[in-house]
Amino acid sequence: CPSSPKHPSTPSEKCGVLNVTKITENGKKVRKNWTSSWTVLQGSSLLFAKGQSGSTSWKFGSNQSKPEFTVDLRGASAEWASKDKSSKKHVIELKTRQGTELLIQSEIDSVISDWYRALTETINVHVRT
Ligand code: I3S
Repeated sequence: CPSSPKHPSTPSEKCGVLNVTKITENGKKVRKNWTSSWTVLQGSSLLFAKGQSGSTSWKFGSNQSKPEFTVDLRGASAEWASKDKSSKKHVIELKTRQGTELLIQSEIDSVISDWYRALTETINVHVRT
């Protein structure tokens, strides 16, 4: 993953393309809207940028484009979503302390398993930060 020039010493731990939708925002249910997002895990933050066209990732990585939205993983939880949350397979349900719930998904088994591991590890590390 490219590291941000503002924080060259904190390279992003993980990045890639995932399918993402919010299901709750600030405790309120919102309509699902699955989009393909360039996703970056950096410290205790998970950042999403819309789209995945050619240079998006590099622009995003070098801070030229703002992330679409950012999720604070401190005090969050991540678990495999139950069947009633989505008909898709390999779906992770992410709940933040701020009351935002997201579903993240990849068709690729190994990809989503790696994200699950990375997210749960990050959440565990930052559980008291
Ligand atoms: O949980 P739901 O309502 O079955 O979610 C589906 C809908 O959001 C649907 O869009 P509409 O708002 O036009 O009904 C999406 O196209 C589906 O992808 C959603 O379900 P899945 O099972 O894919 O998360």
